[in-house]
Amino acid sequence: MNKKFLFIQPTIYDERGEPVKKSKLYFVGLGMPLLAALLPPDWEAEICIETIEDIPWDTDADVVGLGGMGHAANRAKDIAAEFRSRGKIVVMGGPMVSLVPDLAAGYCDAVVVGDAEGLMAELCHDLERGTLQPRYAEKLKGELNTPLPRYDLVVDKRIGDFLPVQAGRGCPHTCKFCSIYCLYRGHYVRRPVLEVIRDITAIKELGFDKFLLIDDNIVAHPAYLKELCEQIRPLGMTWMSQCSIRIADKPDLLRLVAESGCRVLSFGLESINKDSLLAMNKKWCDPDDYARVLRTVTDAGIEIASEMIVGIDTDTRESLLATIDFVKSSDIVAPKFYCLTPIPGTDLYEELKDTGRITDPDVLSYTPSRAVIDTPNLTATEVEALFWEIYHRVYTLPAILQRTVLHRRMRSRPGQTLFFLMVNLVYRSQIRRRISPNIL
Ligand code: B12
Ligand code: SF4
Repeated sequence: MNKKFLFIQPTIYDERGEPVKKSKLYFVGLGMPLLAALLPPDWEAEICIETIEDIPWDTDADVVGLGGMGHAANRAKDIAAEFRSRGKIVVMGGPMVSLVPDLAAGYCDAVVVGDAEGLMAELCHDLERGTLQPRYAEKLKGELNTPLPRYDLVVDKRIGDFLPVQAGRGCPHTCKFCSIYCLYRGHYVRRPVLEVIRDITAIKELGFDKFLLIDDNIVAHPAYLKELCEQIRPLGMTWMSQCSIRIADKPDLLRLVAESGCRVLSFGLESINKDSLLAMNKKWCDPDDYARVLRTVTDAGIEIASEMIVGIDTDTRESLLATIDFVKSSDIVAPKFYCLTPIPGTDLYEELKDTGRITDPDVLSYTPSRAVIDTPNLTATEVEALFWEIYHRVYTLPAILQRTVLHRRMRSRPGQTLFFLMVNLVYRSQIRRRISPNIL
């Protein structure tokens, strides 16, 4: 056996069952470059990002490592079958597989559950000896240390003008639908600040002046974020990330985040219906306060992308349609919506699995635009129709112009506003083709 891994980040299937292909992938994930860096020194690595590249089916690597986010695991499953028929050893990992390891085990030779940092050396050792185990799993404890990701393996691909960096994993909150809560159970694991700065400096040396801080909630540990931003500021980079809206209650920290170069934050607002937030165990979000919170963040010079859910038990047609007015009158520049789906392992799934309300048990096929839960007020079909209605009405041309070039942000940040005009137009075109918006 040769000591070479081909790591593949699979794409997703579109509504016709065709793999989605793009000429460029703006947001590149960290998983594959990091896994390549975790290999023992005498192992080689090749990375394929399927969204923008053809799969090298004739690879000389003997081992194929497949990642998978959400329904991309469905694609990973098919790629695994093809490589196994060609005699390759297939290892699967990533967030979705980690939530359904028993299911994934049927499609590959080994499943890596959760974080791979403490497992790759053992996995490679077992591969070399021919003693591969069907499952590898280890819980991250305490601080997280990771080597410099193999950015060199992705920089020459057709990617955006920023690279991914990670400071921490997990989140202290316990939202009922969330895969991150399910994987980390309310824990937030941090990397040493200097190690994160090492990665950002390396990115800068590669000629990039932007990065995507891919953490799940950067404000999970405010003192840590403060220290991190103080170290990022002198580097003169710009960056974007995601976190809880509670950052707006910490004006000093918010200012520091902006001064360190943060230009966009994405917030999981989920709903403007208090009962729905309560039902999702997100009672620390107060929709009555959303307008103020969002204004505070944009006033600090940071643009807001948002994520909201359609199809919570307490949602009604009226409460969902009211969301359209809320979004249009808010400071959100890139609003996104998702049908609520029950991901195995989440509390939501546990609550629903025996009720007969899940209309499709094929968990690998759940996409953001497919409603699979009948709610007390709306059937899954009605939820799906509302999902598209909201998207169509939030992404009319007048609404797009209103939140971009006609908005006050155009005066202070014209370049960034034009970028978001482009993003909105891409989303609009995707919505018209019934593709759930995403810059893939
Ligand atoms: C950046 C990102 C993206 C980018 C880049 C995706 C890409 N193709 O690379 C974009 C915006 C395009 C994207 C798209 C999607 N994403 Co995304 N994304 C992320 C984000 C923010 C960071 C990913 C990352 O780099 N993580 C850091 C790395 C180091 O962690 P990791 O990938 O988990 O890898 C570790 C382990 O899982 C393991 N591992 C991972 N893969 C493998 C493979 C092998 C062989 C082995 C051994 C180990 C292993 O080792 C790594 C080191 O420990 C995560 C949130 C998160 N916390 O991860 C969401 C996240 C992964 N995405 C998610 C989803 C649902 C999607 C979409 C399906 C959404 C959609 N619109 O349809 C698509 C799928 C696109 C695709 N082709 O895969 C969900 C997945 C939930 C789930 N149950 O699986 C997450 C967790 C967000 C969330 N909070 O729900 N995403
Ligand atoms: S705040 Fe966000 S990342 Fe944290 S548990 Fe809730 S949904 Fe998940």
